[in-house]
Amino acid sequence: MRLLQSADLHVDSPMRGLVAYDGAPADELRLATRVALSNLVDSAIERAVDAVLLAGDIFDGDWQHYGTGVHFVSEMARLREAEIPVVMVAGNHDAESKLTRSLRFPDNVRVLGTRKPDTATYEEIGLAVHGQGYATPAVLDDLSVGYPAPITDLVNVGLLHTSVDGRPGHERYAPCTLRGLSDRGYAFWGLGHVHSQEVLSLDPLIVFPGNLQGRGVREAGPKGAVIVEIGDDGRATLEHVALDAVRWAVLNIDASECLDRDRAIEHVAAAVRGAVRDAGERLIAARVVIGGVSDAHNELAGDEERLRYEVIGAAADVASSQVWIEQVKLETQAPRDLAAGDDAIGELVQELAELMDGDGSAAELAATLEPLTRVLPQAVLAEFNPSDPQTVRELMGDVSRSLPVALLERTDR
Ligand SMILES: [Mn+2]
Repeated sequence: MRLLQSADLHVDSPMRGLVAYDGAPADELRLATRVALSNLVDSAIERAVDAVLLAGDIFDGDWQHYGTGVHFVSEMARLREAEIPVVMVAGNHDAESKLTRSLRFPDNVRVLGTRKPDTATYEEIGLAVHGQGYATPAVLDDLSVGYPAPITDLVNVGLLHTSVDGRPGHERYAPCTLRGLSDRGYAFWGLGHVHSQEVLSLDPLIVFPGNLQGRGVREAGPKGAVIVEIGDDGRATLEHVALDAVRWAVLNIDASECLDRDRAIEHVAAAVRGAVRDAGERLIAARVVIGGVSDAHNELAGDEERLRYEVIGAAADVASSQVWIEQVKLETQAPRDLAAGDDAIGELVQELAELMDGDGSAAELAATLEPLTRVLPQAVLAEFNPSDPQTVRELMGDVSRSLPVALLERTDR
């Protein structure tokens, strides 16, 4: 048996704040959640899944206009033509009490109830899907405790919109325990609410597929659904499928080795090439963050507008109109006056400076290294004589310049 599970589709969720950015591909971004839903339906048909399961937040909230519902209905009708049933539960965003507009869904769609756990059974497929949707947005009870025992001779699946035992950055709705879900005896739990992909358990399989389409730079990376195969032994295995229409990406550029702006822009171009390789055909919305302790800092920071357009230009050169640069953030730092710090590195720099100040220490070190001249080959000694105070002084100079920077890179001061 093959199932496709998705959650947090947030169809017609607005991408906020985009008006602030010139050149934003507004239409592609506005329609991204709809196109992602169409991608999901394409994938379900192509992979000939036995059922599609949606675990809440299918809609972003009350429909702003009926167009949201019409798009959903027409996509579900495509699944009906392919004889694929759909089972869904409501989440906090599309709780029953929130939706004032509604349309009749195609008859392959089964919306599970909100007052108590509900079950959709498909004898011909051998599938039972248990779930309870949200009647109101803030559900604080553990809904999973009321889910029924598995039905024998069927593959049992649970659908639930939940924070499980608490997930950072997510409202604690319908809290439940991993233990509670595992003990229910289902082959697979398809969860919703957490927008990043997470596999909580492999046996039984318990999964957050993450949201279907990222809606901003905080939801960067591949987004999509999971395809779950359940064997005759009841064991479930999964595969993530990327179905996002627009891929959000954060390109972190390390400029610490860059001596000037041109070199930094070359790094940006390489990062854009990597993002394009990962994203396939889809539009990329990228934030470029340039950081590191860099000799190029002053040049980069001196004209940030020019930097922004150089980045946009480099992205256009690499990938034409496939990449939209949402923002360029400059976080580089000038190489610091290292002696100014009162920590270990500052102390080391001051020590090294003191050593360099007098002639005595170089002569002393040269004398200590003198035995080396008896073992080093003549060819080496001709270039580098460790018993020569001047050579030692030069070496100390190199060390006092490079050692604090090398330590700094390791300690992140
Ligand atoms: Mn959500």
